[in-house]
Amino acid sequence: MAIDNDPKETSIRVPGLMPDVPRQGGYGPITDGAWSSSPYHHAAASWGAAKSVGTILFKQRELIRGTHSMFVMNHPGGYDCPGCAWPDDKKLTLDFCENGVKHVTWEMTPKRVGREFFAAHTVTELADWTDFDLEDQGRLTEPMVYDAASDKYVPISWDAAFALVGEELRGLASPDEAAFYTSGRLSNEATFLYQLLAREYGTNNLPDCSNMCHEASGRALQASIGTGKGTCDLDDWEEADALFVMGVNAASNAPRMLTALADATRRGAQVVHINPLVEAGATKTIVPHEMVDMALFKSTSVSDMNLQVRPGGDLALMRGMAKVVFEAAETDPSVIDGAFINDHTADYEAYRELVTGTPWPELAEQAGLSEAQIRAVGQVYLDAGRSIIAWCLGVTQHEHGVDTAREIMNLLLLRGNIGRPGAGPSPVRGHSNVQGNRTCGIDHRPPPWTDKLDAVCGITSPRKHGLDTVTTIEGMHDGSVKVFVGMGGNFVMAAPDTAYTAAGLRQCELTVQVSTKLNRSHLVHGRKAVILPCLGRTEKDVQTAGLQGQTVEDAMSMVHISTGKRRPASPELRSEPAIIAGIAAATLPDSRTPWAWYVEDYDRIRDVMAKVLPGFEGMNQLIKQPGGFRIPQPARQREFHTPSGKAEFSLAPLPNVIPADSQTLVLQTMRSHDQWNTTIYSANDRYRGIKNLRELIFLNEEDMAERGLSEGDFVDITATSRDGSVRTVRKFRALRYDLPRGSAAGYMPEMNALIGIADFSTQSDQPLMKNVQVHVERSAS
Ligand SMILES: Nc1nc2c(c(=O)[nH]1)N[C@H]1C(S)=C(S)[C@@H](COP(=O)(O)OP(=O)(O)OC[C@H]3O[C@@H](n4cnc5c(=O)[nH]c(N)nc54)[C@H](O)[C@@H]3O)O[C@H]1N2
Ligand SMILES: Nc1nc2c(c(=O)[nH]1)N[C@H]1C(S)=C(S)[C@@H](COP(=O)(O)OP(=O)(O)OC[C@H]3O[C@@H](n4cnc5c(=O)[nH]c(N)nc54)[C@H](O)[C@@H]3O)O[C@H]1N2
Ligand SMILES: [Mo]
Repeated sequence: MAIDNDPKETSIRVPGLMPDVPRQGGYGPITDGAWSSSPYHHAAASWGAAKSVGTILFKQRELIRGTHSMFVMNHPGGYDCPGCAWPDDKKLTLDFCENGVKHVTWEMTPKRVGREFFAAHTVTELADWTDFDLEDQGRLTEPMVYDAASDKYVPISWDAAFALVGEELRGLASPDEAAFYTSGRLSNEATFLYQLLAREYGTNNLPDCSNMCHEASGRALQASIGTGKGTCDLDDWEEADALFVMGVNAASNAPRMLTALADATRRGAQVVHINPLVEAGATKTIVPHEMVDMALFKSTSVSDMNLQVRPGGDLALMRGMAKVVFEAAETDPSVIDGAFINDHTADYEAYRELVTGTPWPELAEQAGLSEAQIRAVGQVYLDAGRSIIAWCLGVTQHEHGVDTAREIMNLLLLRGNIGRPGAGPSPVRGHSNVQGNRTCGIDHRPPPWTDKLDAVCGITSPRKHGLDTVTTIEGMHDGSVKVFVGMGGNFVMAAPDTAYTAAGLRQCELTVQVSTKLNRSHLVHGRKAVILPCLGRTEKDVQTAGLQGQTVEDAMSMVHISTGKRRPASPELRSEPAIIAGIAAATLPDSRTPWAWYVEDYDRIRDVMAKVLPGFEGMNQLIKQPGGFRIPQPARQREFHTPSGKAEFSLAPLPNVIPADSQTLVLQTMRSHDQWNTTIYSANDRYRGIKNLRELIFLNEEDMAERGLSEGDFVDITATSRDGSVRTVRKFRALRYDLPRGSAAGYMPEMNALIGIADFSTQSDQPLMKNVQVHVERSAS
C-alpha cells in the first residue's frame, strides 16, 4: 500500500506515517499468509467467535485471568466493559461478547513498554512500525518526555511532567490556543474534572470523538424532541413489535445487541435491517452468552427483512415509509396517532404535505430500492403497535445525517412511537462512555448548565463556542492551536485526512497524550511532547480514601459504577482524575478548586456533579442502587423541551444522494470484525469472509466488470475533496461484494487518508466517513 497526497500537499507528507512499500496487513499486523475472500456461511457469534476469543486470550497469555475477567465484567461490583456502549442485561448471568473479551484482554496484557524500550528506539525508527506492533508492545508504565537531541522518549517524573504542561499552558497568549480532546471511554468523574479544567482555564476547545460519531444524532434529537439522546431502555427493546436497525454492523460492533435481536425474533417481533451490506448479524446468530447453543450450533434467525439501501438513501426510505402511513390513513385514519399529534407535536400538516407531495419514483430512486420494497417495509411499520428505530454510523457519517435522524423521528412521531413502552428512537452509541462524556460537559458549546457550574465551582466559564475535531485540526495548521491534550484515543489515526492531521500535530508547541498503550499519536507529536500513562478500567484505583470506582453512562442513559479489580500494570500509573488534577494544579496555581482533595475520594467529585448536573442530584446515593440510575428524560414522558414545547416535525428537502457522474463511487469507511477503532487485532474480517487483508475495496460485481477488474486486482483509489484537492491510495485489492451498484466499502483507518479536511457535513460538522466520492482504476504495475 502506498499513499500519495495531493501534489500541492506533498510538502506535508509525513515519513513513516504511511508505508511507501505495500505491506500486507494494512495498519494491522504484517502477515505473509495468503489473502482470501470467501463468503461466511455460519451464524454470527458461533464457534468462530469462541475460537477467536481463545486465540486472542492465548496470544496475550491471559487464558486463565482473562477467563475469570469475563465473569466480573458488567456485573455489580465489577467493572464495565470498556468496549461498546450497549447496556448490560441484568437478567443474564454472563453478559459479555467476543469483542468485549478481546478488548479487555488487550488492556490486561502482561507485556510492558518501559524506559528500556524507549531507550532502544528513536521516534523516527518507531514511526516505521505498524500500528499493530506499536500497541502490541504492551502497557505504558511511566511518564515519558520527548528529547529532541536523541529523538527518543526519556523518563520524567509526574511532577516535572505536570510542571512542563502547566508552564506551557500558562505561557499561551490565550486559553483558546489549547485544545482538550476526549476519547469516549473517559469516566464521568474524570470528564467532569476535565471540562472544569478547560473552562476554568478559559476555553471551550473540547473536541471529542463524538464529533466524528453521533454528533448528528444529538443535534437531530435535540431539535426534534429536546433531548440529545435516545429515549429507549433495554426493557423497551424487549417489548417492541418491530425493530428497525439502520447502519450498524451489530455482530462486530455491538455484539450484545444480537441477544436482543434473537429474543425479539423468538417472540415474534419483526426485525428489519437497513444497510447497503447484508451484515452477518442481520441473518442468523447464536447469541453471545449462550454457550450451550454455541456448542450445539443452534442459531436463531435475527431478521425478517434486509433492505440494501443506497448510501445516504435512508432519508428517502424513511419518507417513503411515512408515505405508506399517510396513504393507509386515507382509508383508516387510526393508523396515525391523531391525539398524540394534536397534543404533542408541531408542523404536522406541513410534513404531511411534504411527504404526500413527493412522488414515489423520486423516493425509490433516492433510496435505491423499489417502490414495492418500501411499501413492504412500510407495512411492517403499520402492522406494529410499538416500533423502535435504532441507528449508528451508517446514518450519521453523511452530509444529511441530521436531516436523516430527524426523518427517523418524524416517522416515529406519526404513530406516537415515543414516550410509551416498546417504542422510540434508539441511537447505538460507540465508545463505552461517549454519551456520559457529553452529559458531563465534553462539548465545544457551553452546556445548558454552565451558569450552575460557575455558581457551584466559583469560576467564570467562557460562553464563546470552542473548537470541535475538524476545527482543531485546522487551528493546528493556521497556528492558532498550539497545545493539544489527548485524553485517551489516537487522534492522528482516528481523524480524517491523516497526513494533514499529522502535519497539524507536528506544528504544535506541545502535545500531551494520556494513554494506556503506545500508539501513533505519540510518534506524531509537537515540538515538546509527553506521554502520561494511566490506569485502565479493569485496574484497581486506590486513593487516600481507599479503593475508588468511577461511573459510566451506557447508550440507554443508565449510569452505574465501575470498579477495577486487577493490580495496575505498573505502580507508577495514575488514574485519569489524578492526572487531570495534576495538570490543573500546575496550570491554575490560583485555582479555588481543591483539585488534590477531589482526587483523595471520588465521592467528593460526585457531590459536586450532583449539584451541577440535572438528574444527578444525590448521585452518591443513586449509584449504590443495583444497576445504578437512569438519568431522567422528559421526552420519555412526552415532555418536549423544544422552542415550541412540542415534538417538532422536520421539513427537510429530499437530498439528491446520487453522484453526478457514473464513474464516481460512494465509498464508506468501516471497521472490520477484528479491530477496535484504531486498534487492529488481526488482518481478518471473519463475518465478511476476509483473511490476511485490510488494503481492500469491496465493489459491486458490475462496477468491477465495467472497469475491467477481476477479483483481487490491485487498484488505485482517488478521492476528490470538496475543495478540489485530490487524494490517492494505491494498491488496494478490488474484491467482489454484495453491495448496491455505485457504492464501495473499505476499512478505517487505512482509508482516512482519502477524506479531505474540507469533507465534513454542513449539518453536523462530522467528517463524511461514510460518503467519500472516489474513482477506482487498475494500478499501474
Ligand atoms: N468490536 C468493536 N466494537 C465497536 C467499535 C469497534 O471498532 N470494534 N467501535 C465503537 C464505536 S466508537 C462506534 S461509533 C460503533 C460503530 O458501529 P458501526 O456503526 O457498526 O460502525 P462501522 O463499522 O463504521 O459500520 C457502519 C455500518 O453502517 C453501514 N452503512 C454504511 N453506509 C450506510 C448508509 O448510507 N445507510 C445505512 N443504512 N447503512 C450504512 C455499513 O455497511 C456498516 O454496517 O461501534 C463501537 N463498537
Ligand atoms: N474513516 C473513519 N474514521 C473514523 C471512523 C469511521 O467510521 N471511519 N469512526 C470515528 C469514530 S466513531 C470514533 S469514536 C473515532 C475513535 O477515535 P479515538 O477514540 O481517538 O480512537 P481509539 O482507537 O478508540 O483510541 C485507542 C487508544 O486509546 C488509548 N486507551 C485505551 N484505553 C484507554 C483508557 O482507559 N484511558 C486512556 N486515557 N486511554 C486509553 C490507547 O492508548 C489506544 O491506543 O474514530 C473516528 N474515525
Ligand atoms: Mo464512535
